[in-house]
Amino acid sequence: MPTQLELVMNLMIRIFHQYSCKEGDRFKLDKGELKMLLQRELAIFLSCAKKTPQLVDTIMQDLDANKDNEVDFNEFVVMVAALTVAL
Ligand SMILES: [Ca+2]
Ligand SMILES: [Ca+2]
Repeated sequence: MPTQLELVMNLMIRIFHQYSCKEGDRFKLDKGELKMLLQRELAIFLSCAKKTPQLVDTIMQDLDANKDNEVDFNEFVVMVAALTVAL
């Protein structure tokens, strides 16, 4: 039996791949994929994006630590951890 934390980690990987496999590199989110993930999985993003139309670009730049214009799973996890601490 997996623990609850293991289930959550598994789920995070699955959600990431659900979006990252749509276009281009299957293991990375490009800007379109990132935007879709934020819109569908993070309700708070939508209300913030109404006030700040460039929000996706800002988030992309913040997350893209290695500057390849894509968000890989490592970079995604940093965002989820930061949001979790902020809740
Ligand atoms: Ca992709
Ligand atoms: Ca990157």
